[in-house]
Amino acid sequence: MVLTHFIGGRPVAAGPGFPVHDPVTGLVVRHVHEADPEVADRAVRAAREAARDWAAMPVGERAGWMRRLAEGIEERFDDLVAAEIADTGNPLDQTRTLDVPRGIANFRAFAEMAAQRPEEAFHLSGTLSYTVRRPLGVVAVIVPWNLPFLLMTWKLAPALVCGNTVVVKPSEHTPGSAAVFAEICAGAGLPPGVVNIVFGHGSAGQLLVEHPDVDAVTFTGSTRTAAAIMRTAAQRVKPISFELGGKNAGLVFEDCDLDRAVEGTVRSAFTNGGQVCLCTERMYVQRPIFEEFCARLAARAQEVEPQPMISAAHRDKVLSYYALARSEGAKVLAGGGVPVFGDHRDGGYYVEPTVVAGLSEWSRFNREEIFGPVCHVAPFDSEAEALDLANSSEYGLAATVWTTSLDRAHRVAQRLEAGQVWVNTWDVRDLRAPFGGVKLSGIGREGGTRSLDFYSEPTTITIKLEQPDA
Ligand code: 6OD
Repeated sequence: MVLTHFIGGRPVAAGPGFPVHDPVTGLVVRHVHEADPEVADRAVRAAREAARDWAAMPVGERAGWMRRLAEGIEERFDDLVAAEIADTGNPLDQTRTLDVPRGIANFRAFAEMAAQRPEEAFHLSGTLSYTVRRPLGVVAVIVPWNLPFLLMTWKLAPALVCGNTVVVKPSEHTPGSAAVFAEICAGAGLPPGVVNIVFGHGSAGQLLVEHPDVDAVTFTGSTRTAAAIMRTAAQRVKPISFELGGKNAGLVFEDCDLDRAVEGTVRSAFTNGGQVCLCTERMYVQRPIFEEFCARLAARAQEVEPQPMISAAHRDKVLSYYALARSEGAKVLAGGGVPVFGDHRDGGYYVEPTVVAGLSEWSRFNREEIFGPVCHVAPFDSEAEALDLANSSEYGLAATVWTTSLDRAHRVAQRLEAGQVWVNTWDVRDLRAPFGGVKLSGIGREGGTRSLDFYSEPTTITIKLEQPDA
């Protein structure tokens, strides 16, 4: 079977097919149609045709549609989990407890937030100004492969509830859960054209970005792709929202609870094979506990179940960084190779969870995002030095701090150059909070009212009030 695009409420089989591989085995799991210019244009036109009625619908009604989609996801929960796992090779438990439930939460949370959002009003010298918010129009939603359903719905839900229609382009590696979602939209009777999904590689995303009838672009992925999107979007001054790469730092102070710091770092470095933009790739540990932290982290890394990388190319990229670490003079404390299972997984795209030490801040290994299950560990002596090291990166998405001092927690967190700082925890997400990165890690914030701000624009209306007789 070849997965079809979803345009104007119907499946559309057009464009050449391409294979999708199971990262666990390397075998082909499905074929998918690749969007060509005609398909992209058809999808954008369908979105445009649906835009007026969808935008005119009262927000409370659109919120009702979001709740129905959430119910649809609940009904197709097992199918979504299966599709997500087939494409990503992500662990079953993680997919059941994180990726798919977050899809439900995204639709419910943004339905509530949008429906309850107040407008603004201002009085000035006998005038009343108030705002009405309007959708942007047709939004291109370009989604990465690491947590495909979570990240697609994180952008779709606020875009839709604000009154936009969308064309979604999932990653070429992970079309499956989006295809199930298309069936959910059709089954729920969502007005045709409100959600359109086209499949394909980066070139398909590019077709959407450059389409004159796409009004805004939201993207999660690499900084390099974002720069290309930005150049194209600039031609028509399209609004963009980008959540990009990271080279996230973790700071472990000697006053920390070491058990929690080690276990927290195991999660923050190795979850999903390190293929989460929030994962930690640089750990800085205060010198008195450095040796013990390294020994314990290295021991735990060897117990972590390896996860597959998304593709052979990505596995090779991660392995090239393992080789780079050695050539730059690193000491490998754990991992550094390819696991051998002696079963079907030996055809898959696995690398070992890896811990290295001994490299300078200026090594390529410590500057470039790897996006694999690997972290470098280095010692520091003072809080000021720890902050300098953490902030030396060109990226600034997330950071972690491990300390039992409340004063230090606030002081350090406020000085870290990152969009999100976690203290004594990692990847706890409150959907109402602003989320995004500084420096090369992104532009703009989504989450809570920040999402509603991005996916709609205020018009200010100012009325001269009648002055009472003097
Ligand atoms: O949790 C989220 O909402 C989010 N946007 C996570 C991003 C992960 C990137 O790989």
